[in-house]
Amino acid sequence: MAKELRIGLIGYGFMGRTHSNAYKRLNDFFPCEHRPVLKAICGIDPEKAQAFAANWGYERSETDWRKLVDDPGIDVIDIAAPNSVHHEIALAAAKAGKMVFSEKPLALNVAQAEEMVRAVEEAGVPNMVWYNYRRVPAISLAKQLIDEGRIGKTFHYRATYLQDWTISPDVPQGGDALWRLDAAVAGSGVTGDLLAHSIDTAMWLNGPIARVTAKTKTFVTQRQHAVTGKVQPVTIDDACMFLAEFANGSIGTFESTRYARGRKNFNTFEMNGADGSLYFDLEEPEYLQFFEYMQKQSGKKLESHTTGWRKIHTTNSEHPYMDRYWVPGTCIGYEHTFLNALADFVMAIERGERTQPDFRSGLQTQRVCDAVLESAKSGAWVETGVEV
Ligand code: SOE
Repeated sequence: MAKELRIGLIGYGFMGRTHSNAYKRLNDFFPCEHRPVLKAICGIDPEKAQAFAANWGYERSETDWRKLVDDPGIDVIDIAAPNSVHHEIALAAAKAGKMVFSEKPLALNVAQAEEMVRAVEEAGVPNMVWYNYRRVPAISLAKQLIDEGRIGKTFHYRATYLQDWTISPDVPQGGDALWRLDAAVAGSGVTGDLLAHSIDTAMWLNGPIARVTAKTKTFVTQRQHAVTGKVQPVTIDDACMFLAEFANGSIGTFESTRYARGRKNFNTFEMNGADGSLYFDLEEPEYLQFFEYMQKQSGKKLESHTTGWRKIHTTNSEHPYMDRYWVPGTCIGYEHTFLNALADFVMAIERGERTQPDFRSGLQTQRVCDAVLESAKSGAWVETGVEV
């Protein structure tokens, strides 16, 4: 008999949908003892919350998240609401003894994130941040190759995360759909929204970022508010570029913008090590590119006219997660990254372990984001304080 994992989801936007899909499909693909039960969805608009509940199969809808936190029939509080409410909800959920999941970035700033880590650790409740890109099979394969020592000592890390949906000055800011353009709700612009993903992936693959120097830019400085109709100053960073020095001595560049015409969700990284390089591009998500430098093996010279990059189609059952899905050569999608993250979490608690990234790991990414924003203001190099 499956054990129930009773879910209370807060937020019915894009992320509420990706998480709900993961809950519904978990047991179809992964051998977990636990079966998610969709108990309640909470959102500020009662009609939208009700429609979401009906569509995805939640037993009920609420407009006050405290009703979910106080409900003894709920095991997990999943925060998929805008960034400004993560902190308050997570603290209350941990106090109530619930497992807590949070969308990224964990918080508005380091001070909030530290309190959230303290709350879940003192309560001893399992916790997770939905940095879903770690669970792209090609990115997990990159991690495996790095751990196997296949690229050797790293010299360079290069990340880009580009979009183009805010170029028009007519795009309003704020409200349900466009809160990502309002720093009071989002914390920052592309730094917390997009670079947070790049930073999480980078530190997972290449270890802690020790110090940064950054430049941010706001191209459109005034926008109409989506709810009030008032024209107001724009407080987010539209673009951010930073240089990083990792604790392992390698150096990195990170670039993000919502003004790269034609780029919809262009999330890439390249790593160059002494023995090899890796390249990933989310627009070709099932491929990992790998260059392996081999000098001599068993007396045979291997560097030759056939040396080159390998474009690995990560769809074999030997590749991370792929034994759970289809036959080799067929691919999985964006939604499966959330499913894979959930499966890792559930299977870890079933083994009595904890999964990554947890809140403590989310705090390290937050430290880098805050250091980037501070450096963009001062123009100086800033120590991140990331735990080594
Ligand atoms: C922003 O457009 C956004 O939806 C981010 O908030 C997500 O985290 C990212 O994965 C896709 O883009």
